[in-house]
Amino acid sequence: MRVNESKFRRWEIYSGKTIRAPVIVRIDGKNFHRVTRECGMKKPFDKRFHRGMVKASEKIMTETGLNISLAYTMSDEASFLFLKDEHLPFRGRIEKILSVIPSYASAYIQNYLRENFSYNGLVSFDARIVKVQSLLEAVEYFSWRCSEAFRNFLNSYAQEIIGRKEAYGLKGREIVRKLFLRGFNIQEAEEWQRYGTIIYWGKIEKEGLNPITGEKVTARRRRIHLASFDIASMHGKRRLKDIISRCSR
Ligand SMILES: Nc1nc2c(ncn2[C@@H]2O[C@H](COP(=O)(O)OP(=O)(O)O)[C@@H](O)[C@H]2O)c(=O)[nH]1
Ligand SMILES: [Mg+2]
Repeated sequence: MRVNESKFRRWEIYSGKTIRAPVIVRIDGKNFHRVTRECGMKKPFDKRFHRGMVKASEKIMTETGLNISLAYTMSDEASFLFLKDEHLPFRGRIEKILSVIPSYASAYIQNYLRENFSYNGLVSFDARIVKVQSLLEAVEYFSWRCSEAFRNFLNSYAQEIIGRKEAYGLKGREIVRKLFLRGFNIQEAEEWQRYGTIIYWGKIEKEGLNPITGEKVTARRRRIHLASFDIASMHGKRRLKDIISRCSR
């Protein structure tokens, strides 16, 4: 029996593949062009959908036992940052990490779309590993996703307001100008639409009384915070670096 069992274990040829921190896992909704259409979501941005993606990321950080420092979501994707080796689940086994995280996301979004959009189809997310070597590279990565979010923001409003034909091939600056001439000032659009949302652990201080001595004490608790800002800007990169450094303390 033992011999056979080890033979079968050997057939699991990828089970030994592991990853070290810092590492980011990005998930992306499969075929969400169709899913969002069938849900009848608002175009180009549906706040309820974004709220669902934020909530899913938050749940994955708070209710699954996974030790994620920070997440970032825009459109139908989310990225999760594991800062330290001791934060990695399953001793860093790639197969496990890449199956469990998108499963949680699919389960959450499945329920969410059913409750909020009466959607009865099946949804799924894929997942990939993004290996970064340092905190700085992690910031660079999120800055890249954020500039993708902004590009997507401009292009989707261009298609809606300027029209597919006229917007074709236009540069970012030209889109901004044409949108402005048509009465849409992009500065007035909500920040989550332009930059996506960061979900991170922050500390809050709570005043309380020591039950034994009756003395006033301040207790520090962890709580999830949300933020939307331009990560690709100089100031944004610095702010994100600050947030991540504080998460890791
Ligand atoms: N109507 C609407 N659609 C969205 C929203 N966010 C994402 N989507 C859709 O989801 C797609 C996600 O892009 P991508 O992952 O490349 O496409 P997929 O392969 O179909 O999942 C976008 O192209 C949009 O069609 C939203 O807020 N509203
Ligand atoms: Mg997708």
